[in-house]
Formats: sequence, C-alpha cells, structure tokens
Amino acid sequence: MADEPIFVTQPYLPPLEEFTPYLEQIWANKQLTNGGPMHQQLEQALSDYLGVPELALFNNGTNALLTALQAMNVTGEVITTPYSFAATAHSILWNGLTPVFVDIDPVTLNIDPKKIEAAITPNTSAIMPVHCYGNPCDVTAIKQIADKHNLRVVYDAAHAFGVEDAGGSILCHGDLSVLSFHATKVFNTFEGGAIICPDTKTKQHINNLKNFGIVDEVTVTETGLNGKMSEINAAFGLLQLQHMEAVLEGRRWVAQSYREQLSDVPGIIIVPAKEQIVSNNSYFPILIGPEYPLSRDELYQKMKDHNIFARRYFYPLISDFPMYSSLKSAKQSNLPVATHVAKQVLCLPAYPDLTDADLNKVAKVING
Ligand code: T4K
Repeated sequence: MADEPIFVTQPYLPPLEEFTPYLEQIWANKQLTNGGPMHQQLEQALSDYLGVPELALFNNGTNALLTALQAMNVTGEVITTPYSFAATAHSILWNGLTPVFVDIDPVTLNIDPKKIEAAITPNTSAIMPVHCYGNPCDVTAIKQIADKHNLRVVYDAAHAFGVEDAGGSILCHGDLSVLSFHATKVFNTFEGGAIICPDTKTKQHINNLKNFGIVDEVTVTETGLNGKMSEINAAFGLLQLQHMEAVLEGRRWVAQSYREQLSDVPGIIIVPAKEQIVSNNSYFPILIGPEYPLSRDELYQKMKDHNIFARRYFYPLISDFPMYSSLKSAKQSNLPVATHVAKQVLCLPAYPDLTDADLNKVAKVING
C-alpha cells in the first residue's frame, strides 16, 4: 500500500466527544453569532492566555487586518514586506492604500528596519511588518522609526500566537497586532482571527467596525464589514485552548527532531529561531543553498514524488503578483534579499501529530 500523503501541516483536532457539550450549549440558547457567550468567554480566555490587554475576535485574519488598518485611520502609503502571504498586502489594497515594499533581513526574513526610512515619503502613514514564521521582528528599531516619523504600526502577527520576547507577549508591540486562527495555524478555530489592542476604547471602536460600523440600533457611523466570529468557532477555540500545552510540545519535538537530523546536511540552512524567545514552532522553514545537490524546486518535486507536500512559503513574492508588480517598490532590484530567499525556501511538514516515522521519512528524502 502506498504511504499516506504527508502535508505541510494538519490541524490539531481534540477528541470529537469533547466538543459535544459545547454544541449542546449553543443549541440550548440559540445564540449563534453577534457576540454571544462563547465569543465573550473566548475573548477573555485568550487575553489571559496570551497576556495581552484587549483582544477582539474576528471570523478570519484577513478581515482583522482590513479592520486594523481602518481602525488606525491609515491613509496613503503603508510600508510592508513582500515576503508574506497575499493577505498582508491585500489588506492594504482593499483599504484603498498603496503598499510600499521594503526588503527583508537575510537572517530573520522579516522586514529590514535599516531599509525602512529610505522608503518613507510624505504620504506614508503606517508600517505593516510581519512576524514571519512566528519569528519576532526587530520591534525596538521599528518603534523608533515609527515614533520619529509619527507612523502607526500594525503588526501582521498571523504566525505569532503565543510567541514571547524578553518583555512578554510579542503581540503587545505596535499600535495593533493581528492574529490568524485559520485551520493551518498553531491555534485554530477552523477559520478565525483577532486584533490585539491596548485599551477598551480602541476595542469598542474595533467592535463597531467588525459589526458593519453599527453603534446602536439607529446609528451607523462607519463603513464596517462583517468580521464577527460565530459561536461555533468560538466554542471550538475554547476547547482547543485546553489542548495548547500538548500542541506546543508536539511542535517543539518536531522542530528539535528536524534540527537533529538536518543540521549537518551540506547546503541545507535551517532558518534560525531568535534566541531568548518563547517560540511556537509554527513553521519549519529551510533554505536550499548552492552546496545542496538539488535546486529548491527539484527537492520540492522529489518530495512530492515521495508523497510529501512541503510548501514554498513565501514564493512567489507578493510584489510579483499582478496587482503589485507595476509598483516602483516591487522591482526585484529593490528587493534582492527577498527575491533570493523566495527561490531557496521550503517549509517542511510541521504539526503536532506528525509521527516519528513520517518525520524520519522527510529527513531521509532530504538527506538523499
Ligand atoms: N497574514 C499572514 C502572514 C498569513 O500567513 C495569513 C494566512 C494571513 C495573514 C491571513 O489569515 P487568514 O485570513 O487565512 O486567517 C494557507 C492558509 O489558508 C492561510 O491561512 C495561511 N496564511 C497561509 C500561509 O497558508 P494555503 O493556500 O497554502 O492553504 P492550503 O489549503 O493549501 O493548506 C495547506 C495544507 O494544509 C494542505 O496541503 C493540507 C493542510 N490543511 C489545510 C486546510 C485548509 C489541512 O489539513 N486541513 C485544512 O482544513 O494557505
């Protein structure tokens, strides 16, 4: 019998019977959405778990990003990274704003703060950095630049659930941070997301924006969207949260095992996790260097031939997509590091239920 396919990720699912009592509660009270009891409980539980002041749930990370920019009254140009998922720049464009791409740091693969100031113009009003793969950005340098030029900072923290730096949650930096709870993420609610914000006033504004801009029964003040998380997603989140220790331990084991098996393979560069942080091991990216006998795409194909579906996150660069490629900042000459890395990167299967045998198979195929 052929081996089962091994995907880049698989969602963690708690035992089904544990979910039934939550469904019974929803069936009993008939509140399905619009800020019901599960929604309220999950907001509180996640704020406590993550150690953040305020958290507003969303039905996905993209709507949370769209709303975060709207809540900050961002105008004109937004500086961001080309090395991310399409949603990062799309949220800028959907707000009628112009993304300005800045190259990434070759080690962290996050936006390079040294290159941000050169991209600032009189029209710049915000920076949207991404904690790529959950590796923290240089939040101190970004804050200094933002303060100096009076810019808002909205972090796309889709990958950074539970990540901490020396000062605590990485999600407390910037004006707002946005999480994704998509099925493929460390903490999932099937679909979902959240905005982390500093105070209740900002949260109330965000709550209005995620509910069409409705303030009360007769007052609609802004052009909000429908960003509300349903009760069924929130209920699943409450259950999932109880399993986080096992989820994170499973991911730690996967990352450690890959490091042990791949560290000495010539031409394989393991993207380093920043020191002094609590990592969530949300992805396991490697770079395929020139000393490796195959190109990145040849290895990607070889793995596919073995039924292993690694992914080239993030290739192509967002800046190469047709809606961005004519921007001046999208030129490859402006983005040499990101252009290079996008051709080398491969994210290996990494999720809590990955078996010993599957992990060994992945490592063996790479080892040749
Ligand atoms: N910002 C950043 C930096 C992001 O990475 C993302 C999302 C966002 C913003 C937006 O957040 P959301 O609006 O999505 O909440 C996936 C995810 O769909 C996307 O959420 C994620 N980033 C991105 C990095 O990855 P695809 O197109 O690669 O997904 P897909 O369907 O190919 O799934 C990958 C593998 O996962 C499959 O081969 C099998 C497995 N899988 C997937 C799903 C959906 C499952 O086993 N079960 C599932 O239900 O984008």
